[in-house]
Amino acid sequence: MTATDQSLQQADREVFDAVRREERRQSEGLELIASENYTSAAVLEAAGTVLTNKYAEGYPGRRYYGGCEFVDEVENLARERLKQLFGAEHVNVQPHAGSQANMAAYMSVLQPGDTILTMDLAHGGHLTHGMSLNFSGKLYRVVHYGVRADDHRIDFDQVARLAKEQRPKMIVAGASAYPREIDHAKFAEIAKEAGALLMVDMAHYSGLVAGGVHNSPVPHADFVTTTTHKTLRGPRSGVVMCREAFAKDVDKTVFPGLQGGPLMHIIAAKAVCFGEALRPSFKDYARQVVANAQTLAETLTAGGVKLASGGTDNHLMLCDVTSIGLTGKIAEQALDRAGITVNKNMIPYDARKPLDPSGIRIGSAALTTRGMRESDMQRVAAWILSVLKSPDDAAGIDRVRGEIAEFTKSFPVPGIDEPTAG
Ligand code: DSN
Repeated sequence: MTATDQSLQQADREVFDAVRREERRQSEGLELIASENYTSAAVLEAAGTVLTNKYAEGYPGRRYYGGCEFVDEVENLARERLKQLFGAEHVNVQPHAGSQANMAAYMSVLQPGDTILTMDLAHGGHLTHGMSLNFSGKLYRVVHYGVRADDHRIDFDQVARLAKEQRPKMIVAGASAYPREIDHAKFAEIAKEAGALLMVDMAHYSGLVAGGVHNSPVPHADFVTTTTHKTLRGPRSGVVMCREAFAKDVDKTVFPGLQGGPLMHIIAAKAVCFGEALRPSFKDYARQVVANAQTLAETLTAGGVKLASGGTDNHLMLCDVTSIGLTGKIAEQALDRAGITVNKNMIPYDARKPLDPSGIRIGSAALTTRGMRESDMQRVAAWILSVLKSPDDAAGIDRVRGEIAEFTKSFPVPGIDEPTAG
């Protein structure tokens, strides 16, 4: 056996063991990070194929390398399925991640110094929507809209006023920590009125759009971007969709503008993911994601936790843990010790700072993939409440951790047969 024939276990024990430990963490804990999910075994398998060996700069039928006939098949499958899934006029499946997808949409039509009107990060927006240290904040003049102080819903009066006053070249809708359904038609109306382009970054809720439980931005927007690994349940990556009029600009911007060789193994995994999302069962999944989030939200509220906007329409909720005397950092750490993974998060109009904000963000997409339903969410919420109400009770937290490890045995993670100790 040569060195290159060895299995991971034989060739690199340190990496192998770390991966095994991560498998165990993913199996034995409750994954509630709103931007994470578990891919299917088939998506995982596609991502681990020999397609990683292939250079394929260019697009199907127009590559800069020989031997691309099979990766062309794969990229064409991904493109056709994505078009069908969302009814898009044009798609590009090569962006390595959501950030590159957003960059591609911006750079197809914007010049440095152009104005973009986007959601404030502190109100639920995203780094690539103009945060000062991000490329988007450095390249463009950024104006933010936000949510209303009283009900934490997008302030469309403010969006319309800023669009009229600031004359942005592009309005960006979409968010990373907004628990409500977004009215894309309303954004389109405001953009049209202001003569602005509309881009929607539906990274968080694209699975809900694919499953038909949220309205689609595709008929309304000039550009729609998404990551593929959140509610859409695919590999860690991104895609950009646009109206036919921008197709050539988008393709040129992705390659050679931003990227070289596409990650063909990940494009294969995206093709599998889009195929899965086209099946009728994905509609059931999307409906269950929302039902589970709503049960979690109701049970946490009944337990005394205040939620931003008072609840959720989608896969996530923002819990103001100062309502039970904690901070986001303390809550995240205590839950982590119990095997419950969440992230600390700013809540709208937060008086605290990002590294120790007032909230935590909780999402239901990953647990729903494991087959959990509303009654399971009630148990999950009860464990969360028990930890949050006694974050210093080490014995109580250990007990919860043990109960969760036992409970999760009935909900296997796709692609992990039997976690072993590393
Ligand atoms: N960082 C991701 C999230 O957690 O929402 C968005 O890209």
